[in-house]
Amino acid sequence: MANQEKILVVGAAGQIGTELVLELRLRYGAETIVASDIKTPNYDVMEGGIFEFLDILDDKALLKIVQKHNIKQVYQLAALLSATAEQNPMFAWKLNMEGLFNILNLAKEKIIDKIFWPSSIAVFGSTTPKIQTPQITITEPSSVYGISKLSGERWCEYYFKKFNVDVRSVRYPGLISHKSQPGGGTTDYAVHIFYEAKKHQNYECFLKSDCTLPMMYMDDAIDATISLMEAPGNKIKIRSSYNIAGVSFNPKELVTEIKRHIPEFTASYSPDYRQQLAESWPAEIDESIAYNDWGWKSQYDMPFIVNQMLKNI
Ligand code: NAD
Ligand code: AKB
Repeated sequence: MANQEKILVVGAAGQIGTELVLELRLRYGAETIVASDIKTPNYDVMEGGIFEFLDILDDKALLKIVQKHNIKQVYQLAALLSATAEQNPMFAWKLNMEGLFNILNLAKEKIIDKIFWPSSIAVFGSTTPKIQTPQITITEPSSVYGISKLSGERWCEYYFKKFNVDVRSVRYPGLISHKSQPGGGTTDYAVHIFYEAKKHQNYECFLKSDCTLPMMYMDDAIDATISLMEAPGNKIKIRSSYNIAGVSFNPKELVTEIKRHIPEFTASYSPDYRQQLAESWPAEIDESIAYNDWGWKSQYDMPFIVNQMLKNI
């Protein structure tokens, strides 16, 4: 087993990493997946397979772990998200860019073969068409996070063209999950609301009631991620990052759907600095290029997501 090729997940204790590790272990076998993070993950991630403490900014420690486990693929998820990044812009830039470079350079040196790195709808800005946002369009992000993701996309394409690095990426919408909590984004309201609805039958939302954003159920996101990584290389025409759509709704529409399950639920709205970030993002994404290239289609609608969230929280 020692020499078996393995997959490294960096940021495995986070909202996506937690579920990605569990799904990768199910699909490929627990002994082939190395989960890593700077913080302790939940019990299932920690105890269900291999886990290493790793700071992605420490390139020597990274190389040691890659060599120790014979890592050939990396999912690089460690980053500061949009809201947290606005609180600490210089560190966000450092983590989001250096973390990516440390992985890209391993592939450039042919130490690893394949990379997944996520981008975000935050690459778009207020000058981008808001409805059916195309794959290739104006990208003038105004957030620190969006700037780092757009730069990351450009570097991924550069490493593919210049060094033949097999790097793959999607622009996730806001993700909704019940196995793990979100880690400091603008779309986090769409997870918090379910906890508050069940606990207090009341939620104070930090976005305006009519602020429509693209969102996605975690199962869809994990499916998109793994199917992109499994697609034949010649199908992957976009080496910056693919649009994927999910489902679009605003807080008011979400509240209405939750009320169908919890009639006494009420919401109030106190928009804060995150409203400005959300306002600069698209309302609805066109994912047709992902469908044409590698067959991706978002599956889950809002009533399904609400049902699952209320059942599982
Ligand atoms: P998260 O904040 O929940 O998780 C990130 C994880 O990275 C955390 O467990 C954190 O401890 C870890 N981390 C932070 N610094 C690290 C370091 N120096 N070394 C190693 N690990 C470190 O984030 P997430 O929601 O799981 O997002 C993962 C990726 O997906 C990020 O790149 C994010 O930008 C992207 N993304 C997420 C969403 C979403 O809605 N969750 C949407 C679009 C894009
Ligand atoms: C955030 O809100 O920062 C993330 C994202 C859309 O990238 N959920």
